Amino acid sequence: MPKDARGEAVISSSVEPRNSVPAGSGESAQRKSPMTILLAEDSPVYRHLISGHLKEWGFDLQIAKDGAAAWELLQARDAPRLALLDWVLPKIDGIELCRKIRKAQSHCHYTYIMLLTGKDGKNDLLEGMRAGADDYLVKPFHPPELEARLLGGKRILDLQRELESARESLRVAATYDFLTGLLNRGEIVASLDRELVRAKRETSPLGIILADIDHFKNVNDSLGHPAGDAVLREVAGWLKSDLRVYDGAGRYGGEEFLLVLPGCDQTTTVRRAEEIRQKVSGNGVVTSKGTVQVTVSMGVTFGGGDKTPSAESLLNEADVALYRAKKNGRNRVEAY
Ligand code: GH3
Ligand code: MG
Ligand code: MG
Ligand code: MG
Repeated sequence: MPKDARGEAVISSSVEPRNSVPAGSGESAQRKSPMTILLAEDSPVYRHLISGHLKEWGFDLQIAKDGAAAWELLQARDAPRLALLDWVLPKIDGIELCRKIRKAQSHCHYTYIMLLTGKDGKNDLLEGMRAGADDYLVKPFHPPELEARLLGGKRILDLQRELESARESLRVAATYDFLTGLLNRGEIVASLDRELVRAKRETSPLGIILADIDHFKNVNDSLGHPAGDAVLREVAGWLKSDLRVYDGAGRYGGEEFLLVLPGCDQTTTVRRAEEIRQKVSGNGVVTSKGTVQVTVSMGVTFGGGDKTPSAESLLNEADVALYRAKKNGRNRVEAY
């Protein structure tokens, strides 16, 4: 262990504020934005020594003097994703920390853990890895070895971040309609299923509105498909703007939309449909080919409470009502 390092002066509390190091100071380990490392180390000498190296290599740092402080820092929303943990620590030791981190770990926020310790038995290594550590370095160590291991850890975290963002893009693509940003058909029908179950359980009503743009084919035919798309986006925006937080709105088909309105009985649902109808017919949509006036026809029905139809039969009812609205002249609301 080094004898000449004296780190106490810079460490004043057990949880220290984030210690920012200007980016670019460490050429080899960090090239772009600095990664933050949590260092949990109770020895002032090692704390000083290791933090000096980490800063030199361009990492940002958070420092904890004991396991409880480390655990607190790891609970933060933007907690470091790479943790350098001493094994023997006051309050919560490094092994217990590994277990706690893994137990609390969500699949989308992986913490890479490196144990740094004076313990060098083969069984210690195995125990550390079994507890959830990703890597293990025995003190005293050569600084280049620590830097090399950190580069490996950072690479794994970068890959994990890419996976997360790919998974998030897939989730968004599988949930929302690309053009309008409303829920896609599968999701709005799933939401109808869920809300119907809830409405039955709570014996509360559930209103649904099926809305279809009138003569939409004419918009495409006269102004072109891009202008048609602009109309779809605008109408979707109007539908969305009228929602309460627990309402659902989705694109049910090409120019058809489904609204799921928990707590709304027939009268309320018809009133809300009427408000939307007026909003659509009272506003023009500005497209690159000029302003278009569109209208919507709507079929309304409700379930929940004593009326307990399946989602499918409820959708059929709304469809029947919508068909009647079309037949009776369009730009109107009909209840089943
Ligand atoms: P109605 O009043 O009876 O509903 O008449 P309509 O013209 O609205 O109904 P129809 O079903 O004949 O036409 C719907 C049109 O919607 C046809 C289709 O090309 C168009 N459409 C469907 N999806 C999209 C889309 O994503 N973008 C655009 N621009 N048009 C779409
Ligand atoms: Mg220790
Ligand atoms: Mg249609
Ligand atoms: Mg239509």
